[in-house]
Amino acid sequence: MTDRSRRRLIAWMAAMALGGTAVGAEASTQSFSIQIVGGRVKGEETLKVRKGDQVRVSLTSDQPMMLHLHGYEIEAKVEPPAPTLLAFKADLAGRFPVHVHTHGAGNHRAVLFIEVHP
Ligand SMILES: [Cu+2]
Repeated sequence: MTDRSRRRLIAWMAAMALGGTAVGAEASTQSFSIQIVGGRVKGEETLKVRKGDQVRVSLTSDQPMMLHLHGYEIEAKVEPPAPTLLAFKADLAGRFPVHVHTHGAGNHRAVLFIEVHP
């Protein structure tokens, strides 16, 4: 094998390895820890994940509340001081609000958004 063809072979193998990595980029688990104080999320209000990811959102609140992840239609009851785990597979792409559902009409407010990127 000449030096030139060896270099070509190495370049080809490197390209294959990179391509293989991209194709094989399997979904990963994305974990978040969210603190709600006075009905509002402290810090970043938008969580970004990739489609196919396993999403685990640990939520704590200083007030009891019912959370509702739209689109995925998941409800999670938060009872302080214990954290509540919102876990799901991000198989729908889009931007989904997490609402607080509390007693009484009109109390249907987004506190958090989950963006699932394709
Ligand atoms: Cu809702």
